[in-house]
Amino acid sequence: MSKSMENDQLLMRRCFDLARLGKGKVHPNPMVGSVLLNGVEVIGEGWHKQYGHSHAEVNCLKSVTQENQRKIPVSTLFVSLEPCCFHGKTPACSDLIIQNNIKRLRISTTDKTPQVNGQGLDILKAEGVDIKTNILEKTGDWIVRFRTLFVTKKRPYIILKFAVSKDGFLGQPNKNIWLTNPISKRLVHKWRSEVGAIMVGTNTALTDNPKLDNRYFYGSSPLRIVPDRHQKIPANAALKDGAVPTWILGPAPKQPAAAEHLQYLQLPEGATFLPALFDRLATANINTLLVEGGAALLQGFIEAGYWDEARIFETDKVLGDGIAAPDLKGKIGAVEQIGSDRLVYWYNEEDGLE
Ligand code: AOF
Ligand code: ZN
Repeated sequence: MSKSMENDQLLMRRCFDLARLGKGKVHPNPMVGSVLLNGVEVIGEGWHKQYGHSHAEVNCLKSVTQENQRKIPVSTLFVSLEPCCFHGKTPACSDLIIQNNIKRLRISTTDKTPQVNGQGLDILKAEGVDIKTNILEKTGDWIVRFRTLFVTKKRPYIILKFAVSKDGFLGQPNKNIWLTNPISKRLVHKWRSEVGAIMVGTNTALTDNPKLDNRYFYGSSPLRIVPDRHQKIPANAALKDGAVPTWILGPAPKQPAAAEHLQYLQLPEGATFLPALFDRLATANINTLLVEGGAALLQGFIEAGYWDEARIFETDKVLGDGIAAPDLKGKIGAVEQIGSDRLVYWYNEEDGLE
């Protein structure tokens, strides 16, 4: 590999690290990081910190000191994603690059958002900017995969999460059984802070009475979703406490709880149920959905091909019998040991995202 390619990769890795600092705070926007290089000196760094707020490139240029301002036009801008070229919540970064007279741009991958999708690069090329793309593109694509899936498939990136006993059971009918250790529990709350919505099935809501919020980690709690076609979930269920925005998928009771944030949505039944939910989520600008069980709901997502990632805790508890864990066909990615629990990440090969 040439020295300049090695250098490009080094700086792009820095952009990736910066991008990841926005995790959990920028969805449905992608995580993006940016570095400004002058000769051998990095004179600016920035990342997209908060949804609706300034983009990585803006923060990167803002970080340049007064005395280095004059060096901006003779510097190279590294960004983990193609600069945007339309005014959404914030102005177009392509304009920012042109206004600052930056003549060299290095990116990892294109922004698949239809209003961008290569057009940001075309605009800058037409302005005479020297552009190199595809620097560590696989990693660049991976970092923005939630966004890419959302804008290309018009549905949220779906993460299935469940725990299995040593003998392969999810639990036992109508029993609230806890399988994972407290550290894994905290990790799940971190995941909750990183997604837009979380969903469980009616039975899980009835047997576990879960809160489904993020209590054990920093950051926000996601929208809670639970189907309740036959109005089985009682008014005093934790999911109806109004503490966090919640969608109950089913008819509203005659005297609905006055809880704030509680919304009843009636969606069609059968094969169009999930697509109808995805439409509602897209309208609410939610691009990630964490499905935490139970077996029937997980199986429904799997059978319809609506899953992208599964995070499965293999625990050391033995149940003897119970509800069999869903059957999953995919590719195993990372495996982590979390005390007594083994966490296995699975990916749906149909996605072709990795
Ligand atoms: C960038 N740099 O750091 C990020 C980008 O509604 P807005 O203004 O936030 O813009 C949304 C568009 O910007 C959309 O195409 C999204 O993928 C992209 N995100 N673009 O140049 C960034 N976060
Ligand atoms: Zn931008």
